[in-house]
Amino acid sequence: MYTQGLDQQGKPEQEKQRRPAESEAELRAFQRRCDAEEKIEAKDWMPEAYRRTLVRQISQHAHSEIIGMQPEGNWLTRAPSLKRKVILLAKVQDEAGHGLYLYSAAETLGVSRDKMVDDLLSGKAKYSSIFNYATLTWADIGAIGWLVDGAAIMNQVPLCRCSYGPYARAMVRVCKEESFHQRQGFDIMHVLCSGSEAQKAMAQDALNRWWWPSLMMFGPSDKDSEHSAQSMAWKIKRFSNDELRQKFVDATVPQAEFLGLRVPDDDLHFNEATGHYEFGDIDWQEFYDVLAGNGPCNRERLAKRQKAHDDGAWVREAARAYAAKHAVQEAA
Ligand code: BYC
Repeated sequence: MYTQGLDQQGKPEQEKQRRPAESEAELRAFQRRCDAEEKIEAKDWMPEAYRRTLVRQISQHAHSEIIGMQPEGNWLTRAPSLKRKVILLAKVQDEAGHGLYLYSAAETLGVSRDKMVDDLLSGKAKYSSIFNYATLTWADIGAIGWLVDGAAIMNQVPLCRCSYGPYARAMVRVCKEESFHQRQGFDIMHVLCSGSEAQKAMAQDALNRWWWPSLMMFGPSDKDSEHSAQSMAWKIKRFSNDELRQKFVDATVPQAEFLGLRVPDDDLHFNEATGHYEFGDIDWQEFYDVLAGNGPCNRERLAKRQKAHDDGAWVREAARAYAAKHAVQEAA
């Protein structure tokens, strides 16, 4: 599809990163392209730091989609009806597709899939903090769709305008599917909230547990976000972490009210003057603990991913053997 990654296939990682020094003139010309809203394509010249930032963000995004299949996949066998099972299955398959799509977008920047997967499995690369929380009840599946996919859409719609063409184009399709995911989650919550007292209590409990981790998905507050300023200058990010978090709160609180649920924040209130909801302090210690690998499910998630990778070894081996056979036939 894109050729920068293909041009560099087979080269060791260090070699791919060795490039001539970047001149001030090149850097200025690149910034002018970003400022003019031109799309940067895989074979265009780009600063090494821009390439590395994108590899980091896109690969982490891909890892999040792949690890994100686990908490929901957990409920495939326990969905309350055939219809819910089919919908959830389609959603989880979508996440797999997003992951593979995003790995391909990252590969256009010259990084190999193997390297990205190694970095995930070794714990070097991050994935979204949100997927280190457990799905204890069926309502958690509703809360994930409603809140987690809702937060994802808020973050990802602006990424459709990201300066890097392959990532921006990938996000268009991803966002369409995320929008369906958000609606199915809200629908689960709506059905539960219109049901028995026990069902409504289950929905409230899920909101209580998923609300704060969903706000953390947007990343550290702007004053602590190390990458935001540069990513915004390069037009990779269009809004800061805090701006997106605020948009999410403003959009989601009225939805909770519609459901008849209480957002678990005593400080939450609407400020008539600003037109925004003000919310309480986020427990950043919890966020950093999860990032450091000490969330409720970090170890379980990585162990399961490692097992899936090991179980798939024969598929990779067969694909390599097929490719080798094909290459011999082509040569002949
Ligand atoms: N979790 O300087 P900052 C989904 C890291 S999947 C973990 O603000 P940046 C879905 C950050 O990486 C949702 N780590 O960074 C799937 C950085 O560490 P490194 C995933 C986080 O990149 C299945 C450090 O903290 N979405 O939707 O400017 C089912 C400093 O942060 C988190 C994406 O990946 C976090 N929450 O901004 C359902 C979207 N937040 O790399 C749904 C694309 C921050 O220096 N990514 N960190 O070691 C982004 O938009 C940006 O990368 C972020 C962070 C807003 C996440």
